[in-house]
Parts: sequence; structure tokens; C-alpha cells
Amino acid sequence: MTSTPDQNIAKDVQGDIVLRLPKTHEAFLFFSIEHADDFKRALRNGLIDRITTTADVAADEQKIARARASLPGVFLDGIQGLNVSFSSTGLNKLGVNVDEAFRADDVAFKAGQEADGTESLGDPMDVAGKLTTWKSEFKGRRIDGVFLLTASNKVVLDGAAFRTLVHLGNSIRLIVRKDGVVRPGIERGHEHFGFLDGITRPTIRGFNDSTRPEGESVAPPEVFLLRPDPKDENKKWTVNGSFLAFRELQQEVPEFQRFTIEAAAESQPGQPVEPKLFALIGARMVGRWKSGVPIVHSPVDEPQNVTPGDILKPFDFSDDLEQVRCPYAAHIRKSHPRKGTFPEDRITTIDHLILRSGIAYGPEVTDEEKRVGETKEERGLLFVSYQASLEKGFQFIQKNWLNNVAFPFNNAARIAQPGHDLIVGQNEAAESDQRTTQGIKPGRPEEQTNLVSAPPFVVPRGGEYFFTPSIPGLRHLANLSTSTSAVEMIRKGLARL
Ligand code: N7H
Repeated sequence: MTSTPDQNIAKDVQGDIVLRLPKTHEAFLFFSIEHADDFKRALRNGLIDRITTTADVAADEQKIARARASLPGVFLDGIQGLNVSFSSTGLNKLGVNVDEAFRADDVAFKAGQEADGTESLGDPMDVAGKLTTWKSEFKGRRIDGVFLLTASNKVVLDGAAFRTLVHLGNSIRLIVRKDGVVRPGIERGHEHFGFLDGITRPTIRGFNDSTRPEGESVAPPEVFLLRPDPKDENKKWTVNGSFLAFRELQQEVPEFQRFTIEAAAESQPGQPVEPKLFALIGARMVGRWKSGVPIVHSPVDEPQNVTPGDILKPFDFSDDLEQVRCPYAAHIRKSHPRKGTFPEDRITTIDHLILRSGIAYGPEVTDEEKRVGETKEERGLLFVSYQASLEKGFQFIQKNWLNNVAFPFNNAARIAQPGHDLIVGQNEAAESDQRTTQGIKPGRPEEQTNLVSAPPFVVPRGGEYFFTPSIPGLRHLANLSTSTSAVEMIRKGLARL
């Protein structure tokens, strides 16, 4: 009996997609493919065997859980991960006909994220249409692929990165390495604005939904993993692969904090600004307190002595149709409009679920930055999301929900413009980078005035779209016969002279 793609999720799907590679340190090695045949040989000769699968991650998670039973918070030194993904230019170089391999509507992947940055994502650009905040390494479509390496400390990570690069030799050129690190001490698991991240994680029906926390979303595999027509030979190798959206998002932490303080002062003119109030404004911008507790459960006071149960307690917005407890524009309500956000049922949003797996980067805020209230050093989030369609997942959420002042439409409070997502939404109007929202300041919606934020405190510094093939998909790529291109033959010939 042949196995179905769903039965193969554990052994075939790369580990970062469904369960996330466990990590305290992560390196993203962005590369160009210089010699496709040598690269394929390196894949075949040991590299594919080192790729961490979903089953490997499940086994690692059990080891970590066993160790934590006796020593809470411990992370095991032996645990390492390796995944690999390719941009459409990379797949081209490996001999894939990208038009045949993917659907006609996988346009964003084929065109690359730089084109999408100006077309759909609303990234800042000048009058000539050039992206103004993007770093040069992400421009010009030079990135063919990315290795994701994870480890429990930097020494082990550096060793793994070195070995991977040595194994690949001249077959690739390292364009840039980006390192992420879990924040230290009590900030572990929190992103740089201070909020606990990585809480929500949709599950896959028939794979890991039976053990999901109560209230967590369940979606069919095809929301996250490709399921092409089995009769289409050109697409067969893409089964159980997923599109990866990578974004380098710089966070301006002192500016974010200053904004919450100023908004608090604006809310209660003439009164001293209380930390309690600006903490509440920050929580209303996100939809959760920094500890992770959803504000629909605790809409006024920051809960103390928070337990995992408080953080994971199921919620939707059906008891908060008029955004009294959680604003429509809160990041988690904009990015995942659960039941109660707009008249249609939640079922309509299942297609837009994503699996996130990002990590913080950069140093902690320095005393000097705290003193002057200004960012001097670069830090932020290396954002990663996986989905079976960028047009329904990452791109859709950014473009149609986070950047869109009119979303959620037809809301119960009849607010025409609930506003931008103030965390990561962009104002697409080229002449202004101001974002506005309703409902962030506490109080009844009818008492609300617009809250204006300028400039944004999350700055997109670039990114790329990739395809993360399954293990059989990788083997297919590694064995794909490419008639060595004329350019490559000339290059090889010259190198031998
Ligand atoms: Fe967001 N933040 O700290 O404010 N995000 N996010 N995100 N995000 C979430 O539920 C954050 C970004 C989603 O199901 C939490 O795990 C920051 C992008 C989605 O309830 C926090 C940045 C996109 C969810 C943050 C950033 C999304 C989510 C709550 C950038 C997509 C799940 C913790 C620097 C385009 C919502 C959690 C749900 C949750 C933050 C980026 C999407 C704290 C700082 C670009 C779908």
C-alpha cells in the first residue's frame, strides 16, 4: 500500500515548518548557486541526510521536555537543526521550470520579494519606486537559497555553519549571514518590544491536531503544505513543500516606548502619565500583555503571577464585537481575525493561517538608548512564516489586513476605518508614513479619536520568498539532470586554465 502525503509529514517535511526547529541561536546563510552540478553533488553527498525533519524535531522536543522535568528552563547542548530553502532564481539554476512546477497564481514567489515590496507589501519607497529602507543584499535578486541552522549556543552554531560551508565549497557563494538569538534571562521568548511571541501555532488536521492546546486553530494540510494534482508529473516533487516568507524587520524599541507614553499622556491630558496606562496602550496595540495574556481576558489590569494556562486560555472576539476589550486594530486581531471580528464566521480565515518561526536579532537596548530615547543600534525580528500560498498567507495578511485601514470591514461598531496595525502595518500612501488607528486608547469607541503614529517603529530592511522542499523533493532537485548551461561550461573551462 502506498503512503499518502499526509502520512509522510513526519519524515518528509523539513522540521522548521510544522513544529519549528528548537533553538536559542539561529544563523540564516543566504547564498547564490555558482556551480549547480557541484551543489547537487554536495546535496547528495551527505547534506540531505543532515536535514532536520519534523520527526527529528518531535524527538528533540521530547528530549527537551524530559530534561526540563528535572531542570526547568534547560536547553540541551546536543540539539541542532539544519533546513534549506530556495528562491525561484535558485530553483531555476537547479534546472526547475518554475512556471510548470508551481501554480499560475504563485506570482509573488516567481517574481521575488523585492518586486512585492513595492507592489503589495507597502514598504517605503522613493518617488522613483525604489525601496528606501531595504539593505543592498536583498536587492537585485541575487539570493538563490538559504540555509537555516539552529543550535543552543554560538560556538556550536558557528561550527555547524563552518562545516556546511566547507562541504559546499565553491558550489555556492555566501551572500550574507544573519544571526538571531533568543533574548536573555526573563526576556527569553519575548521579542524586542517586550511581548511574549511564538504563542499561537495552528495545527494540521490529522497530523498534530489531537494534541493541540484547547482553542488553537486547526487547518487542513493544504493550507501550509503543497498538495498539487497527483497526476501532474511536473509538480509531483513539490508535495509537502512550503513557501517561506523571510523578512528582516528592524524594531525601534525606545521610539515604540516613547509612543506608548505619549499616547497615554494624550489619553489623560493634564494628569501624570502612569506606567499602568502606557502598558495598557502597548497591550492594546498588540492584543496581549507583555506576559502573553490575551487582553480580551484581562482588558484593564496587567495580570500578575501569570501561568502558562493564563497565556494559552482559548479566546475569540465574539464577546467583544464592538472592540471594547480588544481593538480591531490590535496586531493579533488584524493578523488573525478570530470569530467575532466581522460578520462572516471564522471558517473564512482558515485559508490565511500561517506558521511562524522567527527569532529576535541584535543587542538588548543600551543604557544610552534608554537615556536619549532613540535607537542607536540595530535590533529586530528575523520574521519567518510558512504557507502553501504566499498570496493567501504572508502577503495577504500584510497587504489586505495589516496595511488596510478599512479592515475589519462591516464591523459591529460601524467604524469605517479601524486603522493600521501599528506594530507592523505600513501606510501605502507614498506621500506619508503616518499610520492611524481607532480604539487603541482605552475607553468607549464613540469617545475615541484617531491615534496617529509617525514614523513606524518597525522598519522593513528586506527579505526574500523561498520554497522549502520536502526531503523527497530535495532528492529530486539533487538528481535533476541539468544540461550544464553554456555559461557554466565556459566558467568551468576558464577555471581549469
Ligand atoms: Fe506578529 N509583537 O511583538 O507585537 N506577533 N509581529 N506578525 N503575528 C504576534 O500569538 C510582532 C508580524 C502574526 O493567532 C504576537 O505568538 C512583531 C508579521 C500572526 O493570535 C506578537 C513583529 C506578520 C500572529 C507579535 C511582527 C505577523 C502574530 C503574539 C515585527 C504577518 C498570530 C504572540 C517586528 C504578516 C495571531 C503569538 C494570533 C502574533 C509581534 C510581525 C503575523 C507579540 C514585533 C510581519 C498571524
